[in-house]
Amino acid sequence: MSSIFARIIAGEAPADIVYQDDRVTAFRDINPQAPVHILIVPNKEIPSVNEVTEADEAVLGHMLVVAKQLAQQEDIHKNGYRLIVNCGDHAGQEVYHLHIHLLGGRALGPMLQRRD
Ligand code: DGP
Repeated sequence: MSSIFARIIAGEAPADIVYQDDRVTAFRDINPQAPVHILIVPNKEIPSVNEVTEADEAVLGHMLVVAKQLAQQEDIHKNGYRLIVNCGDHAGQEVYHLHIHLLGGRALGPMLQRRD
């Protein structure tokens, strides 16, 4: 069954799309964790990093190039930003369609929540 992201990519579900080409789609997260929170998604349905193959190398690299371009477009490139890819249960992955979170617009704090 297709994920919600596949339906967004196909134009069948609404989203605030900020970039799209033949390989990737980027749209604003429905539940933003920072002033800028964009999801960069391959148009091809790859569930998670666990399913990535060498055939995906070009699209995965392209996702980083798009992340850089969007950081510039959103004017967060000078102060800095964070890219996150969650994989599986322990990382809290909710949507099993691989995506990069682009987060910025404020100081983001430590990378991981402290446990003590
Ligand atoms: P992750 O935990 O890495 O799988 O993150 C999934 C993100 O996707 C989460 O931050 C919320 C976002 N999200 C879930 N459903 C939708 C949706 O329908 N539209 C948009 N724009 N974002 C969504």
